[in-house]
Amino acid sequence: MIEDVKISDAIISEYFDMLQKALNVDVVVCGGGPSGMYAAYKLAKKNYRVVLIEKKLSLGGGIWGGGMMFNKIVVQESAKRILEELGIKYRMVRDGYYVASAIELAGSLIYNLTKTDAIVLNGMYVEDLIVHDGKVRGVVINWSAAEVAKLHVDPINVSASVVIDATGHPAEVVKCLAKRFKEIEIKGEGTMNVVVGEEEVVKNTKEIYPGLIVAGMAANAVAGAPRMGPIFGGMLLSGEKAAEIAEKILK
Ligand code: 48F
Repeated sequence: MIEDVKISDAIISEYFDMLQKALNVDVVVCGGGPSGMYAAYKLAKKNYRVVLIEKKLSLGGGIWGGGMMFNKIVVQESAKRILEELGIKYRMVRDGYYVASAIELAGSLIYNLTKTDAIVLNGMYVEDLIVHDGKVRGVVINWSAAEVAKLHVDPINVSASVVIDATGHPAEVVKCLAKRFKEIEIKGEGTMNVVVGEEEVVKNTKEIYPGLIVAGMAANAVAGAPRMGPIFGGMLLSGEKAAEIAEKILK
């Protein structure tokens, strides 16, 4: 084998080994924003088999841009312990509000997640759910590039006991159910209200259909709760709660 091909061979054999492991897991997390990454991290730390699927090439979702591309984010008192757990530097700016670097939050979530055995499939998106006998059994995935190019490419399937929709504002995975089952409704995000939005996002993190948990902004979009801008404590706490709910289902 010529040297040039050895590199391709290493990538292909390693990737397909990983992809095969990804086909049958405990939890699929859809979306690599703050809530999805933190949920995946917490579950993988407890040795559950986790796959995180991210539509874009880079993980981080809405973290990178901070507020209007001012790359700082705010976290409230109740989530400060998570900044500490992840080793993120912060500074108190007002009573109960802490500011941190958006880049460090994104980088640190990615770093901590990749130190676990969670499998990350980036550049792929969840295009549908597998539902048998009234329970979500997995997801249908495809290449993001195929979607962008509008190519007619059939997908592949991933089996999971629990699926977490952490796709942010559009709640893409819940949409797959809402178009089939009239009991599933996406009310749409409410207007800006930081305090209520942050409380609600944790309350709205729940199993909304057997085997499907909704987390992060997707949870508020489904429930019709407010948006809240570049405060990220609620997203991390929602990810944590989604992981706890997933664990209960798995047990
Ligand atoms: O939007 P996003 O960061 O979700 P989140 O965890 O956090 C919201 C905050 O970033 C911010 C906010 C803070 O108060 O309001 O907006 O709720 O990340 C969602 C990720 O899901 C990916 C998308 O590219 C993004 O990285 N995504 C979207 N649709 C799909 C998907 C899909 N169908 N399959 C896989 N990934």
